[in-house]
Amino acid sequence: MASTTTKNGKEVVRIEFDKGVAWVTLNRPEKRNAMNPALNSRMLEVLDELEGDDRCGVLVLTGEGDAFSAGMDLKEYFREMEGKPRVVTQRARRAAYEWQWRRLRYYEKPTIAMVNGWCFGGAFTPLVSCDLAIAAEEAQFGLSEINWGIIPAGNVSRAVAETLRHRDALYYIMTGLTFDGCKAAEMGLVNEAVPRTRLRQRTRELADLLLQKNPAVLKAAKDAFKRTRDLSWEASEDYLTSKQEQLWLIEGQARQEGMKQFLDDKSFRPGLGPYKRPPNNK
Ligand code: ACO
Ligand code: V55
Repeated sequence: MASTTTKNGKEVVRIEFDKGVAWVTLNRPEKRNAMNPALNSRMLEVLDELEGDDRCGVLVLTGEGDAFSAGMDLKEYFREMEGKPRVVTQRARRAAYEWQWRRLRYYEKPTIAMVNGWCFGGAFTPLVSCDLAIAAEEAQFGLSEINWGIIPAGNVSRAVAETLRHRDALYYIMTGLTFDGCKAAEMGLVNEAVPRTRLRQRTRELADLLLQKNPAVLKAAKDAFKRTRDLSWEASEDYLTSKQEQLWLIEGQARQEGMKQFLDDKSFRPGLGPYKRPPNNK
C-alpha cells in the first residue's frame, strides 16, 4: 500500500463510521491539514475504499483541529518538487487532481464538505467538488495564491468560477483577502454557515435527509445537474432523457413504489417528503 502515514506513524486521513455516515477527516493538524503527496495518495485510496462500503451512505469531508485544510503543502508539494524530473512532479499533481475533483466531483455517494476552520487555495477544489457544504461561521477562507506568487491552478480557478460570481471571484483571487463562513454562505460558496459548536449536529441532520433517499436516484440526480451545466439545451435534453431511461432500467422499482404510495396508498405526499423505502432499500 502507498504511504498512508506520516513520519511518526500517524494516519494522515481518519475514517469514522456512524449510522450511515463516513466522517473522513484530513489529519495533519500540526500542518493545518496541508495536502502533501502522502495525504493525496491516501485520499485517493480512501475514496476507492468507501465507494463500495455499505457503511458509507453519505461521505462527510472535514479537517482535524482548527483547519479544514490550509491548501497544498508548500514544502512537500511545491518546494521539494523543484528540480525533480517531470515524471515525479506529474505523478504528485495527478494524485492531487485525481481525488480533489475527478473522483470527488462525481462520487457514487452524496458528499458534504464540513468546513470547520482554515480553508485556503487548493482546499477550494475538494470543497467545491463536494455536493453540499456547511461551514463554521468562524471558518476563514482565502485564495492566498497571489500572496505568495502563484495563480490558483490545479483547477482552483475553475472550481471558483463554478461557485462565485465573476466580481466576487476576481476580488478574492486578486486581493487574496480572507472571508469568513458567513460571507462564504452569503456568496453561495457553501450552503450555510452555523456556529462551530453546532457544525457537526447540523451536518448530521443534512446527512440524515440524504440517507432517506434512494441512493441510485441520488447519484443520477447529482450527476445530471453537474453534467448538464456544461451542455447545450439540445444535448442536455438528450442526456437527461437517456439518464432517466437508464435509471428506470436499473432502479425502476423506486419510482413505482413512490407512485404507489402516493396514488394508491395515499400514505405520503411527494411535495412534502420522501416515500418510505422498503426493507430491500429500493
Ligand atoms: N503548507 C505547508 N505547511 C503549512 C501550510 C501549507 N499550506 N500551512 C501551514 N503549514 C505549517 C506551517 O509551516 C507550520 O509548520 P511548523 O510548525 O513545522 O513550523 C504549521 O503548519 C503551523 O502553521 P502556522 O502558520 O504556525 O499556524 P497558524 O495557526 O498560526 O496559521 C494559517 C494558520 C493561517 C493557515 C497559516 O498556517 C497559513 O497561512 N498557511 C498557509 C495557507 C496558504 O496560503 N496555503 C496555500 C494556498 S495556495 C495552494 O494551495 C496552491
Ligand atoms: C494549486 C493546486 C495544485 C497545483 C497548483 O492553487 C496550484 C492551487 C492541487 O494542485 O498543482
